[in-house]
Amino acid sequence: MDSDSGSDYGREAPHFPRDLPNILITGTPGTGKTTTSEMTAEATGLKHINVGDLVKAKSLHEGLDTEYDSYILDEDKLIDEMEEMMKPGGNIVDFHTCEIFPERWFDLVVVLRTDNGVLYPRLESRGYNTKKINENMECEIMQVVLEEARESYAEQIVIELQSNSIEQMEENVSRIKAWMDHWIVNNKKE
Ligand code: DAT
Repeated sequence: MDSDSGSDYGREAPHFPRDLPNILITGTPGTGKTTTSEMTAEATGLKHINVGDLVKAKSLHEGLDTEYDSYILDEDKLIDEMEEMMKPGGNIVDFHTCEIFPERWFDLVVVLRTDNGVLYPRLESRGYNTKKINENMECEIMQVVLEEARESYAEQIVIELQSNSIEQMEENVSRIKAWMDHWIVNNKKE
């Protein structure tokens, strides 16, 4: 993956200075990204950016893929739209794919994981068609998003968290908050 090609920022480039971190919460649909992001935003005061909603609201797409009932992203438009929001830090970005974003944007990448027997009914209750359910199940089983995250970001910033139960979700929110508090202390400007 090569999300930074053509930009001045490569894999080794230092992050631009920011007072608060940017966190990416990613994973297969249904693993709990939006719920976890909302709870984390509430616990930390960071801003939740639901990328799917942003894409729809600002028409950052090239139309609807009727087969999968999802929008075809216009990646360039999306990155341009988000760039200024990401600069000062303080964002929780919630999206089901992670390789499209510049590496320099994020200080932590959380990949949520859910067991098959738990994920299937979550997707069913969303009213997804069989094709979409099967595609997402396969994505989770093959840990596509986790592999993407590991290929796209430095190893030490990618964490995998289980998201099967409310207890795990609450624990995940606490862990992310503790990580953020630590980040702020470590990144204080003199
Ligand atoms: P995503 O944003 O990854 O698509 P979501 O936050 O919308 O997922 O969650 C999908 C549904 O599953 C929603 O009804 C909340 C529920 N859910 C998600 N994570 C959960 C967890 N860890 N424990 C219990 N329910 C969860």
